Amino acid sequence: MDRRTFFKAGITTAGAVSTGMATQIYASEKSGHSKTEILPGELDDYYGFWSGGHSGEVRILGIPSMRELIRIPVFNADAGTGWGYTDYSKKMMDGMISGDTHHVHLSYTDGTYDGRYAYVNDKSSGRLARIRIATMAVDKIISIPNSQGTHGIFPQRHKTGYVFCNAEFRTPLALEDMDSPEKYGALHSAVDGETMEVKWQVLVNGNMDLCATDYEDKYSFATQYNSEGGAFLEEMIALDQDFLLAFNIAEIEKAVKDKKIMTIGDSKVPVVDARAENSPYVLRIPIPKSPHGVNVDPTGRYAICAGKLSPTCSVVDIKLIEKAFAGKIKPRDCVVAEPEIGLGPLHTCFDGRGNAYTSLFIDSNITKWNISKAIQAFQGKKVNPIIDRQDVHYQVGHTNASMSETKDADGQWLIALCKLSKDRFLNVGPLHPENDQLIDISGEKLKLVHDGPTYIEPHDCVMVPRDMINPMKFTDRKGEEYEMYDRWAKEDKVGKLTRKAKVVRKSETHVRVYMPCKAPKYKLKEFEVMEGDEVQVILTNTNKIEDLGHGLVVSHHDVCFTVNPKDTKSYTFTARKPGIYWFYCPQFCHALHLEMRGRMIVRART
Ligand code: CUK
Ligand code: CUA
Repeated sequence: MDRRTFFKAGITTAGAVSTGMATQIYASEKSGHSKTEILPGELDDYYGFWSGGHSGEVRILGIPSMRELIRIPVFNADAGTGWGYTDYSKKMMDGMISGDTHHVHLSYTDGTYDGRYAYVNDKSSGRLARIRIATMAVDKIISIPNSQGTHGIFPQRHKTGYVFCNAEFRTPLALEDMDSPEKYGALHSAVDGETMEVKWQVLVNGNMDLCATDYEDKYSFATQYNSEGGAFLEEMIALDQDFLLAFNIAEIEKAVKDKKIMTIGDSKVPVVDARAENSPYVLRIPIPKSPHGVNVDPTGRYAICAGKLSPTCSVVDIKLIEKAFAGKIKPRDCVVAEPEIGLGPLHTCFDGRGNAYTSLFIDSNITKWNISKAIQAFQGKKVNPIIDRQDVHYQVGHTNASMSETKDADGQWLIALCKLSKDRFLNVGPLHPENDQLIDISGEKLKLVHDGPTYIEPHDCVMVPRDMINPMKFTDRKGEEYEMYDRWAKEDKVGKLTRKAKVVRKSETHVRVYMPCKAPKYKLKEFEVMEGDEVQVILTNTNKIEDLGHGLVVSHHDVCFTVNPKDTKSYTFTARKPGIYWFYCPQFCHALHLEMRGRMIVRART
């Protein structure tokens, strides 16, 4: 039964309800109105995975409507779902409930998305999170050792292999080096995308910014600014040259295997030192001043670095890297084009037709250019690689196109994630929304079709055809979280969590309350605890109806969370002064939703 039918059944007299089959219409199947307009009842063609910057979250948008469908709390506390407050999420977050997500990338198989996981970084506390797409919820958060400013991340593209993470900030390797910034270093980390263990790290001198991988799993990349090793802004931009780092994965793995490694601080993760001038582990390809983004084109041949402080993009031929490692050519010879694109190039995406689209922060536009023409021009031919420019509003950071980071780039939609919106929306005070603009790139010219206000601050996004993303209607209760509930249930002899209500006193000051619920009732009408008790409520929603969530609020106890149908969550709080406290369901679930409540009785300790 769907939720609507259930609601009707709950509030109308028998026989009066019609249960018509829902008809789903997709945007691409319709005609007669604009390509971006999604009429009521219609569905979008793409899922968009948006990072949320210092909101700490990830958001799911529908493309081309740009409607925000849901928010996935990751490195933030969310009062709606209870993420960051429930026992399991709290444990994962280890006391840090703020974060700064920049880059969301999905797991790959054979160069395209496999719909299993999304990975996202936390720049603020050096963490990596994994979202399980089946449940659209975080299933793992890890800390990257000895890393500050974990920024660029990118998964390998053949299968769920490593997810590489760049530490942007250089840090001292030992306490005695705190006052010697010239001795600081930064780590490029390889995290196993299945187990989420940090397998190895590579130590380099300068800052690392964005990350990318090739399509053959030979290399991972990092743009490097501040190769000067400065600690202050003026020092960081002193030189006119910086680097693209290409990490040689096979050589690094060999060093790890042969134990040519070091460790740093308390961490046991093997670290390969690649600071030497001609390291076999990393190739330093010289490119102009303070680069930012690096993106590999859908053919897998070229890594394109955006100049940031240089008006150029550097096109690196990945095929030549092997020769450069072997010393047959100079590292700089891997650069096969360096077209002048405009002021402040930050990121580049692709349409699968040989064209690149680069965001220009200072110029506030997206510039379309042709990669082969840029290579010809670099060889001295008189061709202009620039095809078109589209103004955006304003100061664009990332840009990405539908499936651009896969071999299946489809050249349909492009997003410009603008940092400033200024006058584009109604004035809402000093804090403006960002402006995520949708651009149609299916033709020769770029066509701006939509302004989308977003809350601070998406940095990056990917757009994935809807048939690649298949979330479940109910959780399958898999993973560590559910093993924990099963352990408790066994320990407390409540059988299946979903069946029995029970109050178990675990110790003098710890009470577990097993609370199954089903619209419009909690299985416990009331429960009793003592003042000062640590109360752990294990709430199971036993409804088997899609979208029929419940939750629990305990008045005056800072308890609020939701539980999806067939799911369980637990929440721990301290019982306050003696009295009666109503608990209730915060999610509108039934015509008798307001009556879905009961009393927590807190007795005085004698
Ligand atoms: S970064 Cu934000 S605009 Cu963190 Cu990918 Cu370039
Ligand atoms: Cu359950 Cu409202």
